[in-house]
Formats: sequence, structure tokens, C-alpha cells
Amino acid sequence: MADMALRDILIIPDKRLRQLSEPVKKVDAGIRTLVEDMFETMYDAPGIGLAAIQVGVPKRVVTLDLAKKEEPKSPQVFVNPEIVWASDDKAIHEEGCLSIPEYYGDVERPAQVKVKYLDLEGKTHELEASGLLATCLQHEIDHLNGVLFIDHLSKLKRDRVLKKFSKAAKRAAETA
Ligand code: K1U
Ligand code: ZN
Repeated sequence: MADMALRDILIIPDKRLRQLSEPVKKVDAGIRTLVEDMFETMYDAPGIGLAAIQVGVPKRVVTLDLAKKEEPKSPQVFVNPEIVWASDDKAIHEEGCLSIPEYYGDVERPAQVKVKYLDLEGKTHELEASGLLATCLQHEIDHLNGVLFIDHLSKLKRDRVLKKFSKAAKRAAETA
């Protein structure tokens, strides 16, 4: 863990956030370094989840830590996560996104999901999730498919947010 590095988080309307991420073929040292950097970046933000594409790497890698402030850290890594089952019943949670800073919205998704994934040893696991874990896993797997939580909101809300961030990006480019 000696050479962990903070990476820049992409912000909308960066087109890379719309890319489809590629499956990891082999969980090797490069993936482990990426994961270390993702945790450092996620904790620094701070956030409770991060997909590799949010730091510009189009690989199917997700980090999560849902521990509360007063609890010990509880880092979780999901390589090539795949939803293999989703419940018919839905739940609404407020979501945020490190790529859409300071914007929050209520999103309806399946209340429970079963996710198949690899760990950092390349071993396959299956996890049944509900509550915040189910929400975050679905949010992060959406990122791997180029989908953002605002895509689940009304067109009016989505367009409003996209317009605000596009204007900010334009202003930043003019003053750079
Ligand atoms: O993927 C991301 O952009 C990270 C995102 C994950 C997420 C949060 C809530 C619902 C769904 C997905 C975030 O971490 S936003 C920041 C956040 O929720 C938070 C930050 C600090 C403390 C507690 C929460
Ligand atoms: Zn996000």
C-alpha cells in the first residue's frame, strides 16, 4: 500500500462516463494498484462507492465502503460484478454521485439483488444485497455500463442537471 495515489474523478458531461467498461481478464498487480488508488480516491472525496471509469479507467472494477463514520473501515471490492437476479419489489433511495457533485435525487430500483463477482484473488462469489448495499451496487454497475443515476430521473430533472454542469465545464474551459 506504499504508493497509493489520488486520481482525478471525472465530472459530467465528460464523455468517458458514458463508455462501456471492459471485463477484467486477469486480476493482476495492475488491477490491485488500481483498486488501492480507487480506495484512496473514494475515501478522500469522500464517497461510499466508486467505479473505475469514474477515474478514467474503463475496466469493470468497483470499490465500496458502507461503514458509518464511527465504525471501522469495511472496504469491499467487486471485479466483473454482474446482477444475476433482481427482486420484483422496488425501493426508493436518495442517491448521490461523485461525478455529479452536490446533486441528489430519489431513484427507484429493485429492492434486492444477487450479484456475482470476483475478488482480488480472482475467486468467484455471489452476494445477496438489500438496502443501501443493493442501491450502491446497482449504481456502480450502472457506471460500468455508462449509465448515471440521473438517467433514472425525469427528463426535465436530468436536462436541468446536465445544463448546469455543461455550463460550468464551458466556463472552466474558458478561464483555463
Ligand atoms: O458512485 C459514486 O459516484 C459514489 C456514490 C455512491 C452512492 C451513494 C449513494 C447512493 C448510491 C450510490 C457516493 O458515494 S455519493 C457520496 C455519498 O453518498 C456519501 C459521502 C460521504 C458520506 C456518506 C455518503
Ligand atoms: Zn456515481
